Amino acid sequence: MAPSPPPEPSFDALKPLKVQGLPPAGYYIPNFITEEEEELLLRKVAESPQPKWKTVGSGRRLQYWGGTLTKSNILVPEPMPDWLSAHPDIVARIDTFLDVAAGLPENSDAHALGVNQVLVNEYQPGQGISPHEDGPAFRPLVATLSLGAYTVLDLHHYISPSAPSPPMIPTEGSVGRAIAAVPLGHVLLMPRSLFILSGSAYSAHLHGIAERSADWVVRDAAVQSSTVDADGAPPVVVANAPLLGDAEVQAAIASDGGWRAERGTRVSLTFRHAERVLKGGAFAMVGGRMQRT
Ligand SMILES: O=C(O)CCC(=O)C(=O)O
Repeated sequence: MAPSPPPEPSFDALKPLKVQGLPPAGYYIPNFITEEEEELLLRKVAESPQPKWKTVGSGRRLQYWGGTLTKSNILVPEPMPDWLSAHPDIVARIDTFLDVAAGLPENSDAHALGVNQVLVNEYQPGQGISPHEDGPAFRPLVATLSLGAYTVLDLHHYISPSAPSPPMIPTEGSVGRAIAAVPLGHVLLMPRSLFILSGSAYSAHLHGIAERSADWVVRDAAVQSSTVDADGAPPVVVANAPLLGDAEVQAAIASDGGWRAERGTRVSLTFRHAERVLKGGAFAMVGGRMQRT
């Protein structure tokens, strides 16, 4: 029987990387991978066969690696490709990083995360993802690697629809609960960074990316919230400014004018663990037919 993971690892070792001012807990690790690894991962994503791509929403494209979920949220596993599991060994690196941070004994069979699925999202400037939860099918701990370009991730919370004139985002699909239009916080995700979302930030809040092609990041909320720059970007304060590991961007954010940037094509890799996995091993095409391996 598979060993059960610790219920809610606490990442004491990551305290210095904890994003302050967000619900617990988000952690930001700048430059988790090298520029060469970023280039390789971008190339492998781009070279993936056409049927791997799905297009959703406003044209955002995505890929699943490691398998997809059935309607009843069971992962039908598939082997991870070499470029995620071996060269570079990015899946193992993320698992080891989180195991060490969670204080798990070395060589333990249990993993804090135990990546078994990787979701790739590709955003063109102007594309985003509406506020959503990844849901209970997954362990409440995900790690997202950003490639190619930065973005600003927003954290949202639910509100009571009976609150007086609440500014709300109309809910889509299954959630059916009112979402506050004004995000609780923002996180600037730079290329090659790893952002870890866990605990109640994962399970009781929503995350999303506004559909913008430019951003304006300012140092504090004193900048009029009604102000909008020439590109239509409202000024935002990002909770992880001290953790960015990029002196130039940090200096620009701290300056009177703030940091303005235009979005490029961004690819994100979200590493997660589906709790329920179809038994019997992975599937593969053998002689034109799907078989368990
Ligand atoms: O691209 C990102 O950083 C977030 C992706 C995401 O939230 C998702 O696919 O569920």
